[in-house]
Amino acid sequence: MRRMAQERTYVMLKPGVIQRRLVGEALGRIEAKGLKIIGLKLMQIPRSLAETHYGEHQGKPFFPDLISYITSGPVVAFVVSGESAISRVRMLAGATKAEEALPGTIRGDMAAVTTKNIIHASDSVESADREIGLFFQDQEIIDWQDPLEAWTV
Ligand code: 3AN
Repeated sequence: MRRMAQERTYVMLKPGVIQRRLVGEALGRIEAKGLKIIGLKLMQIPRSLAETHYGEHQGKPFFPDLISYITSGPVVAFVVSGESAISRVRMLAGATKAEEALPGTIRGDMAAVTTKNIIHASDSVESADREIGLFFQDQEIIDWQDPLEAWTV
């Protein structure tokens, strides 16, 4: 059997998801796909960490709103692993712009405003490594033995 790339990705449900009681719905879609949660926590992000995480957007018009939103309440931060996990979670998340996110995707079904678009998911191996390192310590990640691997890999 050909094995494709096993990847880790950083995923974050933004504050509104908790307030709207949609954590289970969004997380459930990622689990249902067969991806494996290996890190998970509720976290109030300090402003400086938010600015580092979204550093590539510094100076853009939506940056202040993005930072104030992401620090307005706790987020659910998690690390997901699996085959092609980075692109698979991005596909489940849907397009960045609320008006372009297709029905059936997390954003398409649950986000009406782009700045408050529910979920963050790393977009490359490099950003996944960087973001996992920003939000998780090594001992917070548990790469458990998966008895269902035969069906998901
Ligand atoms: P993605 O989260 O899909 O990787 P990025 O990295 O381009 O997209 O944008 C990071 C976050 O910045 C988005 N999740 C969204 O909240 C916000 N954002 C991006 N582009 C815009 C925009 N044109 N208007 C408002 N907010 C935006």
